[in-house]
Amino acid sequence: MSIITVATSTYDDQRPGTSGLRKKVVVFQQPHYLENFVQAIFNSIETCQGQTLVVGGDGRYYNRQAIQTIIRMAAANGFAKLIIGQGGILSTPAVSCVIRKYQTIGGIVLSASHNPGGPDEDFGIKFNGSNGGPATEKVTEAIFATTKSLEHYLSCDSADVDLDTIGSTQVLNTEISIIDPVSDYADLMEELFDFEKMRSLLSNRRFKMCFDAMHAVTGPYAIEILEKRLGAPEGTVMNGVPSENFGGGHPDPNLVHAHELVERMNGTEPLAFGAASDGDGDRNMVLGSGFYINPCDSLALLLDNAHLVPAYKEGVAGVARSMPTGRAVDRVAAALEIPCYETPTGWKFFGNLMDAGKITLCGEESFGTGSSHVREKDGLWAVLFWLNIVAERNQPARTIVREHWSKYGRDYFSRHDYENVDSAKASEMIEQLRTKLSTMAGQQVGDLTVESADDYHYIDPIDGSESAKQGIRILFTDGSRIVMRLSGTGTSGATLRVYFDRYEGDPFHVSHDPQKALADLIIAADQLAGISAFTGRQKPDVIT
Ligand code: G16
Repeated sequence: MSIITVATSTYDDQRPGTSGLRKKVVVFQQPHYLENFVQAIFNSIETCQGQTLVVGGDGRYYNRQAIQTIIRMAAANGFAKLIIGQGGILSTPAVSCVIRKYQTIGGIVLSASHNPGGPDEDFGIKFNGSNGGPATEKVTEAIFATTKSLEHYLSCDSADVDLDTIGSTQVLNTEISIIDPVSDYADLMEELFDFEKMRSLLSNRRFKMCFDAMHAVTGPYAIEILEKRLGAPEGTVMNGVPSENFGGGHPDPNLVHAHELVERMNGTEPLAFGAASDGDGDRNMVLGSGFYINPCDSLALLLDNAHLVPAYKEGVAGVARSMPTGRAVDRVAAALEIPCYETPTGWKFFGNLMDAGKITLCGEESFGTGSSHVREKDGLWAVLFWLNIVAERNQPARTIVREHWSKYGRDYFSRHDYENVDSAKASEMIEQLRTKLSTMAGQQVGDLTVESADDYHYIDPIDGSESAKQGIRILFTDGSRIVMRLSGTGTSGATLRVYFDRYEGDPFHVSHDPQKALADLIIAADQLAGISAFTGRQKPDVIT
């Protein structure tokens, strides 16, 4: 077995997006495409010699092949040890947990999150640092810069490693350790929550719940935690076996793609509690009986009830949400007199705040919630948090939400996605909107008056780094808001995201349907930005 130096030529499309590099599988299958990006990651680490790296993915198509490539390259680059989940499986939060527990230099996550999997679908790769979190923009930009000048990468001529048997083998001087992907993570959850209380809830036959793993990575985690450790009846976890193409589905936990679960929550005998998570297990959707809980409300509620959960009973240092996320959590933070930070879209922006001890909880409208227990958003953690609250309060989830609205008022929130839009048209739309921002204040749109408009510019309060053009914000004099930005996670065309939110002090005063409560804002967005004219679409593809 020997080290090989492989000559390569560069690709110009390897700039990581909101969360790593996501492309169609066929793009990754081009000669040296994956290898170039992996070598660029390794070059961004001060030294690979003697370091330990965690590697795992969501089990989608191309996961195993990519791991074999990474093993050969990591060995040739001098890593002392690789920790890999059995079968190549590790959920994104589990990677974060394992990096932190074993104090490694970082980890590589192989996933395209909620995007579909299969030979014609999506794949992705991202680097997490020694804090367990997604690399900062400074690091991802350095990785991108390296991909543009790379002339060779290092590999070796070793045979494939058996990924399915727990234990250790050797490639060159590198120890390859195949671990149980679930146990470290499940142990951490047991430290955070009141498992005894939750066990009595889940073994109560009148409390019926369902967790939809969507044929993705959280199946084994949810079966171990919910069914084995917490005693929920077998079958509580549906679609629990990870498959390379997610059972042919779209592993995105929203009302459209998790329709099987939604039907069970809305049927003639609805379950008391339902939840789903995505391809790599970092997103969550939570449902009460016949009742959808918006992720922005969910974050606010978790904060308001955090004192009921063992890990957070001593208090929460602060909270953060991404800029487009609805502002329900701000009200709870104000009531608790703790700081509430606003960051650009992307989990990587929460890392510095957590490392500095400024925040304990954070979340995004895109079905992401998490805490400083790891440095990724964490789908199953959010579900367990909810179950802990339900067990403590002994109330149905929907009652808990309604009581929250009575206490704080309601922040209506909705996101409209226009998918696979012509990229040039989408950019033109945003650009022309930008040119109007400085003169927009005072403009009348229907009954609404623009109070201010800008392009969100973030200055990290910890290291002072700046991120420009993070989304157009249009604020109205009644406090309601429209935000528009282009997604950084799609793999074909552009996805335009339009976010709407409005506060209603008397939650039962206006319609319960957010689309009705936000109807004038939805019309205003089209009038101000020309969405239908630029996209050629009369309505969004997905509404959440
Ligand atoms: C990733 C990021 C999230 C972000 C989401 C959507 O999530 O980690 O922070 O909110 O993408 O980003 P965009 O609006 O740019 O598409 P995931 O679950 O896809 O890894």
